[in-house]
Amino acid sequence: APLFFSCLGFVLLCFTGCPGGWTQYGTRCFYFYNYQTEWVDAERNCIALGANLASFHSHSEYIFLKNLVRAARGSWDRTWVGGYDAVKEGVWLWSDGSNFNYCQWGSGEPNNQGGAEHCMEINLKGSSEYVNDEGCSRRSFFICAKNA
Ligand SMILES: [Ca+2]
Repeated sequence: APLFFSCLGFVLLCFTGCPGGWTQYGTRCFYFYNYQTEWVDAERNCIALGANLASFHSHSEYIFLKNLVRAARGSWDRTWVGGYDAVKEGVWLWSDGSNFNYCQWGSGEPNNQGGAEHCMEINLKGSSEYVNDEGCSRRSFFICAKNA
């Protein structure tokens, strides 16, 4: 809707809302990108939107991301988020530069299978809460995030 009409009802939305197609959660806007590509191209696609691959910092943010995939796809498809340990094995960073202060890995993860899993995905096991390190060249859906 035109900005003018959006503003009639709730002026604050003009200043704190997200772009069309993005969903606000907390202070950030999130976008499920309905396209499967490798992690680095996912990040580049997010950057082109003024965003980065999504980070999460609490269980509730993680569940929000899972629900965003479910809402868009009808299932919990495997999806890239912004965690990576490609610089140094076992040292995880978020591509948005935020503090890596929360992660609830799946049982036995991150296992760096084959010595070649340096990118973080969610939904390896569908609806189960299971965060996995995966080979970065896998083609998966992805979620972008930026500040509202
Ligand atoms: Ca793994």
